[in-house]
Amino acid sequence: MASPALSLEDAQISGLPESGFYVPEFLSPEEEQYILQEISKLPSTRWTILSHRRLLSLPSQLTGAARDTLIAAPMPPFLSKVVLDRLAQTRLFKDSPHGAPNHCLVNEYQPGQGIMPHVDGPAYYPITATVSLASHTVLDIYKKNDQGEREATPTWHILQEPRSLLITTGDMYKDTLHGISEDDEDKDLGPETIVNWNKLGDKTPYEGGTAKRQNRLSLTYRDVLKVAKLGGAMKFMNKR
Ligand SMILES: O=C(O)CCC(=O)C(=O)O
Repeated sequence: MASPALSLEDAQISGLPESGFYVPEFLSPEEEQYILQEISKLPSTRWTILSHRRLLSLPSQLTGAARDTLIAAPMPPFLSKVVLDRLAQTRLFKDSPHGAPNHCLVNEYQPGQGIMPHVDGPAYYPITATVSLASHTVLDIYKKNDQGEREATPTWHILQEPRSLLITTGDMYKDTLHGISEDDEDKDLGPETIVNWNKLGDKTPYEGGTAKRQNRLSLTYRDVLKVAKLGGAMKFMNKR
């Protein structure tokens, strides 16, 4: 049976700066398993091992002096088939330079691992679409102070369930930082602390207020602004 067209009408997270959208059950369990299996088939040498997580950059790492250029290549089918088709229904990327995401970062976190607060840089059109696989996590959102620096503590917390989609764009993309704490369990979960509590697909695992994290993979889809053909990129590299 064809799934109903995806609309973001009901997905906007109120209480956040414009605009954050949360869609539970964006993927079915079967689709989630398919993507996880395809990722597990990739050679371990494709992964970049960082001190607190590991990272895959697909179709390839950004290149150039400012690390802001993508060598033109199609996205692997297991990343494009379900997710990009469904994202296209939202029409969110319709004004982006390539009309769709052309790049995906796959982050893998074991329990106790996270990512430092950061902004998604200027290499991308300002929309990030994140699909969570295999575990929930809590994304901490920090405001900037008048000097443009990150505030010491996060103002908002977004709970991302496995198979969910989170979209950040607009002021949310420009004016906030996001990070994931290095915890193996999330505490104090509830409607007072989790800004998207009323959008969760199934609150049951979180209603007790705590939830242990499992191994989680996230897929962050973006449209890289600068795309070079391979020939042009070789010329560029030979000049360096
Ligand atoms: O794993 C996540 O949900 C966040 C990833 C992230 O912040 C990034 O790729 O910039």
